[in-house]
Amino acid sequence: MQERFGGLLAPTLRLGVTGLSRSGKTVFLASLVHNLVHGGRLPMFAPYAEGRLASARLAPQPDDEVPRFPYEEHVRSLVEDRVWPASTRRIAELRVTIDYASARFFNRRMGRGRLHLDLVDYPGEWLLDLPLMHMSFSEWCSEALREAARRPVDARPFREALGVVDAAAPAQEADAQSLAAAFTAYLRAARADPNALASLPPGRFLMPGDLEGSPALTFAPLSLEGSEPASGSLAAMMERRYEAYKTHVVRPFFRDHFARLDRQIVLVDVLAALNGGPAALDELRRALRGVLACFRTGRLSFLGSLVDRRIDKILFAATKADHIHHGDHDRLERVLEHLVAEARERAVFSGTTVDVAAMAAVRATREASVTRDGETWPTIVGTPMKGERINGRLFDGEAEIGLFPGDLPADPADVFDRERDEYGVTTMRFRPGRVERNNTGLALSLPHIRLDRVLQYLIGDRLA
Ligand SMILES: Nc1nc2c(ncn2[C@@H]2O[C@H](COP(=O)(O)OP(=O)(O)OP(=O)(O)O)[C@@H](O)[C@H]2O)c(=O)[nH]1
Ligand SMILES: [Mg+2]
Repeated sequence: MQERFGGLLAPTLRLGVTGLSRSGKTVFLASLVHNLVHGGRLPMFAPYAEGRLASARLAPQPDDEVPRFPYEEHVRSLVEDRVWPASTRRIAELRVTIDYASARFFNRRMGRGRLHLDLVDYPGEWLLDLPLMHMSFSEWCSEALREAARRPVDARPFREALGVVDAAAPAQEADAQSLAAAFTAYLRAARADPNALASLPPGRFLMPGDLEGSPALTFAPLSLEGSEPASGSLAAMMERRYEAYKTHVVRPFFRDHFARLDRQIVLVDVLAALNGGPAALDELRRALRGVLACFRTGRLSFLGSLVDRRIDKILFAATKADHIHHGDHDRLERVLEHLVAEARERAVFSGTTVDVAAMAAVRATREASVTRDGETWPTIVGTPMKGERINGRLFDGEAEIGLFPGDLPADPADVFDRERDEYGVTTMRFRPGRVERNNTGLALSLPHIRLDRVLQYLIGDRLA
């Protein structure tokens, strides 16, 4: 009888949560699942608001070879310990099965439906590998060396290591190893730079897992000066390894994950980039452009008719909106619109529906107004994380503060203008907010901003 409602045949929706490292993917997934399963406050999520959501529960995932998303562990740290989950180191998957009553048949007590929602989490570092799929070794070399010259981090040891090898000389394993080591040290320094938004590819150099020490991870960009690598040369060896990296790391990630997605939410930490100023915004725009070009949207995807799945909806979300007052959320959305304008246009052109939202998956602050000298300031109140500093004050992770985060400009173009760097937002890391409990002491669901609107956009129509 059960199977009548779907069971094995129930439709699945594979939702991709895309975002650079630290953009908030893991927190978003944990909160989405927690709010669905625990019945959070979701007034804009129609199936829930209309009382049609019969149940949402964790179910065995479809892929046996992929680790399970450690949902319970993440929720425990967010709710009980009020600490954010650690940065993700490997891919993980989770399935939520939703039973609902169809709106159309609601009054006739029929039309029950079931939807399997498949969710995947992965380290943001891997995302920047996707553009490599369309880059030859020599294109990647020029790009990587240009980037090394542009970055404020010290790329000198790597450039010195490059200076003592000859790309055209016969290949020596020792040269490959010393170059790869110097290149990896540079990538590590680039990631550690607090002003850097996006890490640099290849993503597995910093997170090698079981590929550690393999030839596919022992290469580096060379200055080729336009010449084709001669057979037997160091350059030819590096090229082969670069191609092996694409074959064994990048393409499987794309094929097993990205090529199977039905919908995408792209999380963007716009506020962190705003903090970094126009140069950081520019870097973010370039990183997103490269990644978004790899999505297969609508009907005109670059793989043509070879693959059956297409992304029919994309939502761009500015995350961590709880860092600013809600009065500024519209402006935050407009900055994000500006950042992704090109990608949006392309997606819409190929028949994909696109929207933009400001949201917070887990709300860490509340709002208050402070009146000083007759003027009222919209402030946010929260517990800064241990070790955070503002105006010379060091926080212990317990004390609360009220902060006036500053205002975003009315014209989003202002934030991209290097000449007009006068707006200022102050962001700091707050601990996750305290979760309310009901009168039996049970924790209610994680507080959020607009998660319900996001859910309605992403899955509402599939539960209609
Ligand atoms: N205030 C606030 N902070 C958030 C929110 N979501 C994420 N953060 C912060 O952003 C950090 C990164 O979030 P994660 O979910 O771990 O980011 P990720 O995209 O999974 O990062 P990687 O696993 O490194 O790719 C967290 O440690 C929090 O400090 C949010 O909704 N509100
Ligand atoms: Mg993560």
